[in-house]
Amino acid sequence: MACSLEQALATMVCTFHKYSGREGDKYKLSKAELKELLNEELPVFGSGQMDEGEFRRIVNDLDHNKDGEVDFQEFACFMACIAMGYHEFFKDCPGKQPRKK
Ligand SMILES: [Ca+2]
Repeated sequence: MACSLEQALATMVCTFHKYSGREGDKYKLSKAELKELLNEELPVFGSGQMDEGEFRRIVNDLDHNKDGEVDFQEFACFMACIAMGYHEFFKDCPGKQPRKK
């Protein structure tokens, strides 16, 4: 049985592959794939929470090498930024930390 941090990393990689493999380059997220991933897996960044302009800004920020797609390295930086946000949010409030199921 993998420990929870291993599972979290595997989930991150598998989730990326699940969406990146849908069209075009197998290991890069197109804008459409990224939008689906956010809507399905990270709804706090999904269409329900932001308009098209905000989505374009996110893509632009994530796409460091400006090839119009988000590769795993760019995606991993995004995950790290979100993790840092969670760290700031939870660090002084142990009671707010998500509970294990
Ligand atoms: Ca890119």
